[in-house]
Amino acid sequence: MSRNLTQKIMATHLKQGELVAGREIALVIDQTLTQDATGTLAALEFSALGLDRVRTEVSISYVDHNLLQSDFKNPDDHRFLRSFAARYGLWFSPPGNGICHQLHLLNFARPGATLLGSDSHTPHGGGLAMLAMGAGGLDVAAAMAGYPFHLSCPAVLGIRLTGQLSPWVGAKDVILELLRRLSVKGGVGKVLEYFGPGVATLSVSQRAAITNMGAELGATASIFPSDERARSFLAAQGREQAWQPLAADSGAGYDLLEEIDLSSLEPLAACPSSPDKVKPVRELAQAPVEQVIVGSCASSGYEELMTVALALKGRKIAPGVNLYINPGSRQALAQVAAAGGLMPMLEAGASLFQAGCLGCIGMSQAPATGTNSLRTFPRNFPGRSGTKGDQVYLAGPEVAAATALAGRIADPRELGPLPEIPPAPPVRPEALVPPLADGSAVQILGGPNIAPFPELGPLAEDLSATVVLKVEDNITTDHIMPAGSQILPLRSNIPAISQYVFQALDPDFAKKCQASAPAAVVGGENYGQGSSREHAALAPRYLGVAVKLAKSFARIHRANLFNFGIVPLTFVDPADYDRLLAGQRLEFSGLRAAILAGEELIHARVEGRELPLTLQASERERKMLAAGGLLNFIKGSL
Ligand code: MIC
Ligand code: SF4
Repeated sequence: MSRNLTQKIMATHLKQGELVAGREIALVIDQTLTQDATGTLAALEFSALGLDRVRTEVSISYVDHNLLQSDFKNPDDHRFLRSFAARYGLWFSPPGNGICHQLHLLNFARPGATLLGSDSHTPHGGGLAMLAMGAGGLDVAAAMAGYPFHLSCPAVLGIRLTGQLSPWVGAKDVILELLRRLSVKGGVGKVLEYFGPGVATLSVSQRAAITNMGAELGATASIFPSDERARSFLAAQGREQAWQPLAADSGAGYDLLEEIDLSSLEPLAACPSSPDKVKPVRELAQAPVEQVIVGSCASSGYEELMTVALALKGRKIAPGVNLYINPGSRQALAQVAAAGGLMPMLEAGASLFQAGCLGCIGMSQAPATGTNSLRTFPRNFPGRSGTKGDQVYLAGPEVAAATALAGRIADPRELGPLPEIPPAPPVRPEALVPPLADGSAVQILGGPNIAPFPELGPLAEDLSATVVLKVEDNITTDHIMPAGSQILPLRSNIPAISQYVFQALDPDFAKKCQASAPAAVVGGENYGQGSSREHAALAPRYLGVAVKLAKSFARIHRANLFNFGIVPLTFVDPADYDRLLAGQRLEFSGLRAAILAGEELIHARVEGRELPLTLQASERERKMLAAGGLLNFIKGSL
């Protein structure tokens, strides 16, 4: 039987289940990654499992999200993570080394392997033919312990690429075109698999930028084949032995198909404040911009930074514009320096920052009130930049350079011929710390802000929950559990961070929950899209949220709800969403028994009437809910 690439990798890693779209499967995980903002919790969770060492081919703990050390909290977290890595046999990537996804592609990605990361942009690794998926920290902690990863078997959307990108049109325009066509919900339940003659025209860095932002479509993963370009990328990293050719079998089919003629694409940008509000740059070309940022996991490698350097060469950025360059890795920065790219940037007036996520997660670089900011980042959810009412546009490095020079959103094709990017110089300043052969004597270094993992009780027989908040469609995990410089330093402290849940939508949410727990939250479609942060499930659970009712849930957040014992229910009749109001009380009698009996239809009563709801869950997920979450469920079984 001929198989597409996704099916081939799933088949070689299948531990349980059948490869039928929509059914629960369990896949063996070869590699894991965590980053600091999700990694401290994942580390506490892994420690709670009582093992002596990680049980993967390779696990890496990266520090990239929070590099601001305004008090003891963040340096304590970094030190904790370093000692955790040494204790349990992980690689450690210290702050300043770069963004996890950029570093992982350069140093660890391996065609044909599976990668689970506690960050939603983990699919970046799909640029090198890995099945790379984002998940909550607890799922990643379980994978570090050798536990297979459970997910709903994805359908495969084949995307046939033909033609070749025109000058000044880049990888970001490919993925923005898909977002324009399919929306932020278009990839839910699917792997986006690229194939066709256009693939060979794209570099590995371009492929990874495309697979990275498959996360914005809600896709489980995105993947490119492994070919000669993948081989030379790995050879340049001194890792050619990791290469193998990999592609779909000839004649393999796809559940769904799209086709993109790369030659037909033009520069695109996503408008405020959703990655799928995509328009051609020429239609936006008069919008004034005061801030331009080049960086983030999607667009900050050698090629992207050199594109900007060469576009700026001999020119000056427009007066009143701040152009920030955030390199994706120390290596990319060193390569740009060696290739002569730094001087054109500095002479043009750009400011250079250290390698990391920085403004992408609201850790500095907030735009001024009422001004437009254009960024090469993957996300522009409202307020994520740190400024209330922000107006953030997303585009590729080509558009970013042209915009910084013009002081308004500008089409890079106005810049004349596209200069050729020289091959990447062979410099690789190494700052990765390898695992110790035996870490059993290493002491874990804590700190006053690193709180113990909260105890979660099992699900009660009956539940009576008050609707504390009702929200719209496409609510992101940034809405539920905001990040930014005030809140991110509290990621290791659930009691403290929980006070900020839903802060922008209802500043009293935490107080109301604690006063009326058990609590319920009502949401629309695609509830919980975006970031993988499990804090968006654990912190509400800590506050007493016991059940969430929505029209539909985004994949990672749904899994995180099960992991922390919050019951995710969907409406049988969407009109019930309109009828439900904050303050109403939902009565579920015999809830635990119904869940354990495998019942899909769950009955609640509200204001004296019946409210039929659906629980779509596997037997394992049901047991997890009853146990009060995954940690309780797997403890002892390893
Ligand atoms: C993001 O881009 O939203 C983040 C910050 O990288 C998150 C992870 C987090 O919240 O720590 C993600 O994408 O999963
Ligand atoms: Fe970091 Fe931004 Fe990428 Fe998230 S999207 S990993 S915050 S650079």
